[in-house]
Amino acid sequence: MVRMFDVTSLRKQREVGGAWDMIPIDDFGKESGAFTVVVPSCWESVRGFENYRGRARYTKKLTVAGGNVRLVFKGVSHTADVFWDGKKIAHHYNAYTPFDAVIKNCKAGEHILEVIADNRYSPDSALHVPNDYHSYGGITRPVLIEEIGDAYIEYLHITPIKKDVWHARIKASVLLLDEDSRGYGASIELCGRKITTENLCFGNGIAIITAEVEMDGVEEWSPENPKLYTANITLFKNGTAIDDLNERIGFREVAVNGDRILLNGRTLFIKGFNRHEDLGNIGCAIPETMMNTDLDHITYLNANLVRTSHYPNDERFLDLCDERGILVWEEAHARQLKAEQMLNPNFRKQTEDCIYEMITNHYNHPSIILWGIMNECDSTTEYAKECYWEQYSQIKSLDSSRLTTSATNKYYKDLCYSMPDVVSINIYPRWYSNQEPIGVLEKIWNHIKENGGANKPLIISECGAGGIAGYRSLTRVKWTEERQSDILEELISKFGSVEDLSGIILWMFSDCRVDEEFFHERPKTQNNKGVVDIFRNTKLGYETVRNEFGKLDTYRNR
Ligand code: ADA
Repeated sequence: MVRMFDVTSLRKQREVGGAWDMIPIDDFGKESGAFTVVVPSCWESVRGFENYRGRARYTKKLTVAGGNVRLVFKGVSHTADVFWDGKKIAHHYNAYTPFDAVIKNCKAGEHILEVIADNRYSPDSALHVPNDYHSYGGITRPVLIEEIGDAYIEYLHITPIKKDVWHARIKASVLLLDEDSRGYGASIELCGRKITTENLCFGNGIAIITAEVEMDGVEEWSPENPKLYTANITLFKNGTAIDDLNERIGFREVAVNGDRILLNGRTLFIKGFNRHEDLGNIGCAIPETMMNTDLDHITYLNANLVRTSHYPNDERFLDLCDERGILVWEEAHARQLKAEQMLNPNFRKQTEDCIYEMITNHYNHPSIILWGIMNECDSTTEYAKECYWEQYSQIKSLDSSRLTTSATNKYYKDLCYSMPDVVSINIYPRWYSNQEPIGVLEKIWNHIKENGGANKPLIISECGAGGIAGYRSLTRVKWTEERQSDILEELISKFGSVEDLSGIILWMFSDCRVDEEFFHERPKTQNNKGVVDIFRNTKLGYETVRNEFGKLDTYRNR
């Protein structure tokens, strides 16, 4: 399954799943030994490749009816080179955002699709670097093949706007694959309203449709009532429907008012978890059944938000958050990049591409209320300020309807507090230091208020403690589950009592695999701060968090 709802009824679209041949490629380019693997998957889940960092060629034979063919890759980790009948048709960097390739006028019959996936670290890779999470390898998210006509719908974006009543601001993009641009029209339907556009006007092969429609009478989307509506766009050529696309949207508004985050006009208090896409020995290629189970846990824990630390997530997970009313802080890919890493010549373009692909593909999810960037990256120099400003500006140019933020740990040296809508800090009192939590928060917050962050909402975007699953001891020393539970209880009860705080996001939901460069501070070469282990077995802190989050409301009267 590629989405949690039918995205089309007209377009000939199917998933390219099942068995593929995988041939590892050594550092000299020598290919040897073919393995049968199922896609999507990480090669780390293939026997013998549990710790493989390198390249592999995936091959699949496909039969098409003839005409224009579009391949959509939801995620290849972390760099992909795609070939069709031996001819290179696409290159993409970043495991966490989708990309596509169009082959025009394909002959009917059998063709060979090949994907070389590469998860090596190298100077070419500015974002996938040795880190406190694992950059898996392979075709880790679903692949689609589509047989399309001489034009197709690229996207349909709908922005809910609250005026006297709800309005839907519509923007759609249609791409032309042929010289003849005559006779194209489109209709867009949403909640019984229908807009029709005749004689689309193409420029450089792209036609943009914009409209705004009053939507009086629709139900709001909220955590309590995650009401979703389906919008459809249909493309016509000379009056005949040739393509269509469904999107699901929710009417909700997120805004800031002084130091408050407002969701549908109510002051929001975030109780959340940071979640890496990592599960047991299937790594980041989590099936939708287990994505849903993670959300069962998160709901049981009385949380109301997931931060997709530290990269864009699988669309199916976001679909489930939309359906279940779980809020999302989605994050562009970056974690703890130092100044010199941000000077990598690929850094700004790879980040720009990631932000564009994240927002263009995830635009309609009502659960997403925050776009995050640059987790704990350098924010202490003039160059860093340029990078942050560039990214915030790009986000606002693509989507002015959501809030921006960035989780910092640079505290007194951070020069970027004036830029985001919401200020977020990662602090670990009682774990990396034995300092008292409120004292730590107040000292940093006072500095933020005097340095660009005054009268802005503040979120504690990370706090928590480690607990090695199964390590139980009355000593309650660090790494015991007991100590982790004690610290989580103190953090949530104390931070939760701070009236003008806008939220607490615990680090972290589940343990995750990390790179061996971090082994010296990561027992089992895992980050052990989850309230469940990597297989979702619960730790003592699990019930503690449920109880403490359960005492905090999602909305506050302030
Ligand atoms: C940082 C970082 C996380 C994780 C965490 C930890 O805040 O943002 O990715 O590494 O520290 O576990 O120490």
